[in-house]
Amino acid sequence: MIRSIATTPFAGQKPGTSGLRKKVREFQQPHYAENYIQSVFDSLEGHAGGTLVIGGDGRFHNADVIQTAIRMAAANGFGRVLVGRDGLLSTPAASHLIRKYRAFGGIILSASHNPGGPDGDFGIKLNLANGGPAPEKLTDDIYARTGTIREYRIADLPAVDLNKLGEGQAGGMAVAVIDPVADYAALMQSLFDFDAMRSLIASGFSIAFDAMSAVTGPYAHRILEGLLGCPAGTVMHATPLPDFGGHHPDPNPVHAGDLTDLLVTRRAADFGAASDGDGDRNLILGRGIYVTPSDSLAILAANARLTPGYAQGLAGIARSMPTSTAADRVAASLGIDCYETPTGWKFFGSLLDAGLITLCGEESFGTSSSHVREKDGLWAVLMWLNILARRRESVAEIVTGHWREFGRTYYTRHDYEEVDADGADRLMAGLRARFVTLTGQHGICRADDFAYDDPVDGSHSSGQGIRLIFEDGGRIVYRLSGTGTQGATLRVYIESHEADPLRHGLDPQQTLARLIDLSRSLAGIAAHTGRASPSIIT
Ligand code: G16
Repeated sequence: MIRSIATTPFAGQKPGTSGLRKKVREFQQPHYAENYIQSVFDSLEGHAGGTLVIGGDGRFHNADVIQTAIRMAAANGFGRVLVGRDGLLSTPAASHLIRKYRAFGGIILSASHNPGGPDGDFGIKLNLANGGPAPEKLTDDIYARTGTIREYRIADLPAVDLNKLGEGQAGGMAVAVIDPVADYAALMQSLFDFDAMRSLIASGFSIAFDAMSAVTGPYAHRILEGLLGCPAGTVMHATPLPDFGGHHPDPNPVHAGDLTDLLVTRRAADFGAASDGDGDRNLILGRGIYVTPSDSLAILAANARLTPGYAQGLAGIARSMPTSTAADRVAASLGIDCYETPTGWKFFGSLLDAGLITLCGEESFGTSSSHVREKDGLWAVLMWLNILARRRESVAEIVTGHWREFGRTYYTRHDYEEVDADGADRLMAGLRARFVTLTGQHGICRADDFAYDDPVDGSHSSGQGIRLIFEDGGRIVYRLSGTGTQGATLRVYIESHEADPLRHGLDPQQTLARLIDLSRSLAGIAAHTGRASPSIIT
């Protein structure tokens, strides 16, 4: 039986950079998730009888909301739901399933790299038939509907048993519980040379992978230890836990500090990698070296032809605006276009759909390609392994060789987390008001607020981050995070290019010290945020 439940709007159900993200406790209020899911369904057209993919990263509250989403999908006319066993689906695996099974779209329950547990964060993302995140005009529409919603529809159904694979019926809708890993693993085997990687590993090449007690565990376990023959224990923290073991599942050198220490300081493995809560981010490490996400994108692009899936070459590359310009130099040498988009994976979708680009990446530990419409942590790891298997050089040799050829783009990101939101807004407004006076000072040749016109669908996005561009190509970029759930997080991105190989082995913080100091003084960070130094440096 389908019931219509009367409800009233909740303030602030505004999707951010990647779906609606809030504290678990906010999501646990009666009708909160239902209101949002109904607003999502009401914003869709043509979904009647279609397939909906549903899954999540296993975080606390997932199990409840998955059952709600299934019941509401049945009440809102979907014909079939595909749901991962135990409710698990990594974000890239969900994107692949939507594409492979020609689904109408998908609902992914995740707050990505944000912490989980009763005091942590929860989130709901909508992806469409191309497998990618809903575009801004749709998320704006969803938000508008959350402000006027008066009722939601839900079917009275018993909970679906998500532990058992197989297909059944629920309220006239087909519900298939599927292996979350199988289709994804097959996709990876179609892109990469598993024989070459197996022989690299059989030769003694050692890998340490940290799944951060999140969704990548089952995927990495099956692919690295199962298909590639890595020794048992290669995948650490392999079991997804509702609170991620109390850790922050963000694969950067700070939150994956133990792994970084294992590789960079103790030099205890040839290759190290980690992925985040929902499996779309990646951290790449070699013996004695951390590879920045911006360098990783550039290096993957430069070596893509060594892998079967990309042997034909790349149509183009895209990077988000704050990502370093390292990939631009590779694109120039390959004679292909490099697109600069606002932060957020959704902006890559139209370029990928139109065939304008093959690879794309972001400084926020996201890299991927045209194989899905999301960033893909394990894909990046396998692409690195395939390149390593073909080149038979160390990660450090490949990275330093890349710098010799293209120069090194020194890069760092300074995050001022959970600062006062009004102060952060004032800081940004203060910079915007001084674009003209800043130009010409300190070697700044251009100061602007980044705006983007999508070359495919013509959509316009403004206010996407403040850029100070220096005469020597260096940059300072200021942005407010769109994924936080408390106060505001100011991100400051700093880069400078160094062509001279004799100056490639320096410490990034020291090399960038002048720009770092300027980033603080020009914006008045201490005055506006009360913070003399960042909470996180990556
Ligand atoms: C999300 C988006 C990414 C984006 C990141 C930026 O990542 O999917 O495309 O780069 O947010 O976050 P912020 O706005 O905080 O800088 P994820 O992994 O959280 O889904």
